[in-house]
Amino acid sequence: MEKKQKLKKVIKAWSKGEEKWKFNPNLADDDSAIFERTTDISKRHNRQNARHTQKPEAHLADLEGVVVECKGRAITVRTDDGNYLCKTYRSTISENSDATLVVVGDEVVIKPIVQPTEQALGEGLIQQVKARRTKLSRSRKRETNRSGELEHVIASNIDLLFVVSSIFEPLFRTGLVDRYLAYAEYERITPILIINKIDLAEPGELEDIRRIYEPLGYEIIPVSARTGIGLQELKDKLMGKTSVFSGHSGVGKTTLLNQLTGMDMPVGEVSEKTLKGLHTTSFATMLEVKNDKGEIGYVIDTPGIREYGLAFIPREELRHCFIEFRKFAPNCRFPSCTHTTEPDCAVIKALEHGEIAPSRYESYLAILEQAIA
Ligand SMILES: Nc1nc2c(ncn2[C@@H]2O[C@H](COP(=O)(O)OP(=O)(O)OP(=O)(O)O)[C@@H](O)[C@H]2O)c(=O)[nH]1
Ligand SMILES: [Mg+2]
Ligand SMILES: [Zn+2]
Repeated sequence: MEKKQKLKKVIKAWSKGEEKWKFNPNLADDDSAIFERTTDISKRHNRQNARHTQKPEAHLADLEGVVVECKGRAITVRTDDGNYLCKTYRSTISENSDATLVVVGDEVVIKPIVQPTEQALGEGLIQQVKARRTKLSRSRKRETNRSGELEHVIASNIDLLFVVSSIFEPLFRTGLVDRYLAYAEYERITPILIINKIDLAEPGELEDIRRIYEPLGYEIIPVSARTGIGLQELKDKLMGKTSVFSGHSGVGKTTLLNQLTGMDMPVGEVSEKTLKGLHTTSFATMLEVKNDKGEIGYVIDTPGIREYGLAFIPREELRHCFIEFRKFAPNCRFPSCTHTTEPDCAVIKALEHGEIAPSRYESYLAILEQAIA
């Protein structure tokens, strides 16, 4: 087809709003449609809300709540009065210095416009986003991000970071797991490794993983969403806390959460060709998990990620994010040793003596290479 004709067709389809031209999560490595700088949002909202936003009714008092879903610009907030579908607007105030305005887990104050009923969500405006106690972030590629922000927050106010992997389909990747663990050390949140799909494990595979991570003090929970192995132990860990499930696409985050909550959220197929997941979950959502005793835990399901960038962690800090280095680093000749090319490096010596796992050291080098400062 002629190039011009093709373009015409695309524009026509677009203006009709055909499904195929809408946001396609499989193409987006970067699930950040709403995550823009406050200033950008304010600019646009100044234009748009001047026309469209209903005036809040004066008699409805402000409410405190927690963001449980961010779907494009539609933000669902859970309050004691029920759930409200909210938007940010020109007067939204954030207590956070990073550029990501609202994420799942954020504690917010909303101005209700319409109260919820049994059939429908309420409606409201987000007045204030409170300071985040903790967050799960990743760095963003400058080319694919309009606002130019370097750090993109995925979820906030979490007590536990569950790094979800599978033993097969897709294969366990030490590089990705080590990135999460380094981040957890940097952010000072407790990480727990979930190894899913152990129904597919070959003898010895799980032991190989345990041998790397358990001596470092990291907890591993082997599970199978398919057979139910390990799910009770996992559920016990979730009670009384807010957790996030993060990991590669297709490892089974949503399948696990369906099992734990009894819900029926869409789960993906693993491509036979690449044995990789196909990015089924496209928005973060916070879910409630209950146990037999009536206790509750909250878990945030997140979209699978392809690459976990940590470029915002300064090189100087990264050295301390691999916990096994801490024991040896004081014996390096230079206090500022980066454990790469310096003479008399105790970390490299430990690596040579088999006291540090080669895969961990490789992960360190890979992250160090991408660090910006
Ligand atoms: N054999 C086996 N397959 C599983 C298990 N858990 C999940 N799967 C399958 O793995 C595939 C992907 O599962 P999802 O739950 O969509 O994976 P996800 O991590 O949520 O993926 P994204 O939403 O793309 O990040 C589905 O076909 C599941 O049936 C398991 O324990 N064993
Ligand atoms: Mg999913
Ligand atoms: Zn050193």
